Amino acid sequence: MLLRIKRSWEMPEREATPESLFFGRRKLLKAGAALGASSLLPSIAKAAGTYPMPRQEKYTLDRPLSEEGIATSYNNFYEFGSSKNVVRAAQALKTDPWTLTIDGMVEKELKLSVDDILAKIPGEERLYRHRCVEAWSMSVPWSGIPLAELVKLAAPKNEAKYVRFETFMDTDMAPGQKQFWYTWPYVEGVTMAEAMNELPFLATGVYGKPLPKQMGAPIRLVLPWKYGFKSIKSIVKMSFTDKRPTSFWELMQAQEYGFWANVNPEVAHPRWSQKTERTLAGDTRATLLFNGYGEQVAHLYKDIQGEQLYR
Ligand SMILES: Nc1nc2c(c(=O)[nH]1)N[C@H]1C(S)=C(S)[C@@H](COP(=O)(O)O)O[C@H]1N2
Ligand SMILES: [Mo]
Repeated sequence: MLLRIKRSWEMPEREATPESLFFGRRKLLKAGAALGASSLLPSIAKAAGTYPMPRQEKYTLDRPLSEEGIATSYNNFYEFGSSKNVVRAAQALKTDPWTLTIDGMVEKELKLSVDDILAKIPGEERLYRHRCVEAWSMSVPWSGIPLAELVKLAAPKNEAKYVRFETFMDTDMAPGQKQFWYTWPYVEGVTMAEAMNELPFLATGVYGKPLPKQMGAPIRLVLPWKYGFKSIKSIVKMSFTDKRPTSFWELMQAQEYGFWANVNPEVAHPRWSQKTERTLAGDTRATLLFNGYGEQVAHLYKDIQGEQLYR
């Protein structure tokens, strides 16, 4: 992500890092060997037997899947540093045990492990596009559950208008969280209508395996029609509230990153165009309104006026 306070960041990262060169396959394999293959593997979850999950054929792609080796090693995870190269640092994340607390405007507070969640809600695999606000994109097979199913399980009260998500906070594990100019922990939010839509997905895995740490293990949100920063990683808390949550990037730079952040090629970021994107394979593609998911989500926004829906 890009902030005004640091000059070197004032460039879309697609111009700063030719990622396909940087993360060419051979280099990756070498990096993996240097690290020791085991440190790159996702921790063996108790629910390992549940992968791969049955594919939901409804969610198909208009482009090839991103190569696993690239998609799992080109990341945004500021808790572990502001570069795209956080695989090694992210291995410090302790994901077992992990508790997701569901609280706020609910009948009863819940504390669930990822295994508890997968025991209650059947897992599935979905192929989704992902569009980062920095104008790079990927397409990956997520494994997990529809967010709407977990919301139903949580039984929120009528007063709840939003779902607020929070990432873990631990400066010993995550050195990025010592950077005091950010307001940790990472927070994101959606409206109840968005949360109940069919698309929001809570991923516990990718490429038919448990999530690698750098991709937000053990459970992260996936909102494929919104800019990638809304897809919050390594969630420890999900709260139902009547107040609109202010997200991490919105708090840092509200002019540039807002609450809605729906993908729209016609609405430029204040510092660069959003018309096109660069896939992790290095191709340039036209960016699609709602990242191509308008059929599923456009109706959510048709009556909203006077708000910045696309930033
Ligand atoms: N907690 C947390 N979640 C996060 C981020 C982050 O820095 N911290 N980065 C976001 C951004 S900007 C993007 S593009 C995606 C990247 O997901 P990936 O690394 O799995 O591709 O995660 C999002 N979720
Ligand atoms: Mo992003």
